[in-house]
Amino acid sequence: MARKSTKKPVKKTKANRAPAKPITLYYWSTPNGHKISIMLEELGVPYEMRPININKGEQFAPAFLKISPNNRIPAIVDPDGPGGRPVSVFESGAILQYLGRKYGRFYPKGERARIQVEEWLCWQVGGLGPMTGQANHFVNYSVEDLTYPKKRYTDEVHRLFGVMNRRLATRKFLAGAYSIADIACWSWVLSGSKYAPLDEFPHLKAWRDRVGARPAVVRGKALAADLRKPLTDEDRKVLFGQRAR
Ligand SMILES: N[C@@H](CCC(=O)N[C@@H](CS)C(=O)NCC(=O)O)C(=O)O
Repeated sequence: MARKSTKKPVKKTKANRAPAKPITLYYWSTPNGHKISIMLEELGVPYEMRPININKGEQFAPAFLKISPNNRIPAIVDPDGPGGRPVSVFESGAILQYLGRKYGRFYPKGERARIQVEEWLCWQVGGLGPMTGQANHFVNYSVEDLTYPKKRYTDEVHRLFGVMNRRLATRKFLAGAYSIADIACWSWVLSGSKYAPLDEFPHLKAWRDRVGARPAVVRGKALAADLRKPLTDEDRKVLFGQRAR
């Protein structure tokens, strides 16, 4: 018969709990990467950054594809996921929601507030990000100088900036308090401001500065920025013209 232990179970307190194992951030210094480096800096939780040099094709490595099957950064692995077991997450919006839920910060629990955060988060991942990305592509990277797509996507960035500017005319942040919606949009507004100068959008400009002044945002944006170099012709072959493998 098993003997009952006389030892009292040790209650887990902040002081004796094993230090949290770091989250691994698979990252390159781009607007989508910055969303997660900024969030992790805001949370102040331990993380280690693993660079995935997307210009050299590291996003196609089989080990990375297991974590991020869409061959895109960012992705994370949290060794202490649900049930205490490791979990990987890809897609920046899903990562922001996961981290917001896990740490209970920048993602309100109340349904009304949460709806607003999710509206603006989805607006970013489905609109602001892809449209600005296409504007970047046709203005900076397309070998052919194509007037129609350049105009179409820079017009769309301009329209989206107008939407954000109207929203921010009456509030400091996109969805109530500072949230994952602001974190998701910020780096893309910097990127899009090359095509739609912010002087035309004063409320958006003030928001950019308000968010950009946060120390965690400064640190997240600066993470491994020095690794990113101008694209070579070889890099272009890796990045552009991808088809199913
Ligand atoms: N919808 C994805 C987009 C991620 C994305 O496009 N990442 C780019 C860098 S900003 C990338 O990894 N590109 C690699 C490639 O094009 O092969 C997300 O929000 O996480």
